[in-house]
Amino acid sequence: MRLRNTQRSVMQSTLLFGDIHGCREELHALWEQLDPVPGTRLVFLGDLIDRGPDSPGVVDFVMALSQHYPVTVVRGNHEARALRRYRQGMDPGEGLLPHHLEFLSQSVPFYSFENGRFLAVHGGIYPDFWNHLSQLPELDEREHWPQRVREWVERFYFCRYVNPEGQIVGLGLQRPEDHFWADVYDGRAGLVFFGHEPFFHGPMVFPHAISLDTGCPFGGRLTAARIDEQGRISFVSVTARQAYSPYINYGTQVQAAPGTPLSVVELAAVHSNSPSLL
Ligand SMILES: [Mn+2]
Repeated sequence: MRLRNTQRSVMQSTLLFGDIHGCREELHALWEQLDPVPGTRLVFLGDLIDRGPDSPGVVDFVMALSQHYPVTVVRGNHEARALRRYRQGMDPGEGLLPHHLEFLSQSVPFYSFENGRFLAVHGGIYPDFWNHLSQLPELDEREHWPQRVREWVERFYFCRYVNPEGQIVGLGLQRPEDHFWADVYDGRAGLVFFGHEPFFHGPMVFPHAISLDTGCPFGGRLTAARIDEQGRISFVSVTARQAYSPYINYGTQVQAAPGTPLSVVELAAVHSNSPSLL
């Protein structure tokens, strides 16, 4: 007689990856540490390319993973730029070939999973978005979105600071009254995993968002988050072999200290003590 397992596992095991930016060796090293169970969902938070030494190698690796795992690539501003150049007949840069661009063209502007409990975006969600739409538009219908909806959603690629009206502030133009988007995000679209802004002491935990960009191409680290079948979140990072690209500080790292850098152990404690994190 078999005993029924009353400990119901409710989630699909998931790994999310912060900005890789052409750091192929670090991606290989990180993958070696992850050892995912079969069927694990892999989510890449965008900006796979540029800055680091081997953008084509990173895309090839992610394409190979997609043969064995369900892979979702969320589009970053760097993919958006390369795709735009490619469509216009220009060199997308970094030695990227047509098959890389075809793969990256399948990337999505956001990815909601586990019934809206989690959301992956590259940059962030600006509060003014909700003045236009009461909820995220249907991803499967994106070929038919009106142009204005497309434009509202594409701002997720670039979102960092927002003004008191909830609109995105340009890079380096933030003023004292502006907020980092994740400090004011109310959680209505789920717990957000995002990248775009490197937090060298990250991963960074906000009230309803977690940043996984730990500045790998600038000599920081490459970070992945794991969500296990019970919904527990932990992190794995590898250190960059070198700084491949100079980091230009537009004031985002000194003006405020948004979020909280937490070690894996500390996050586990926070998570078990405060279910509101999810
Ligand atoms: Mn970015």
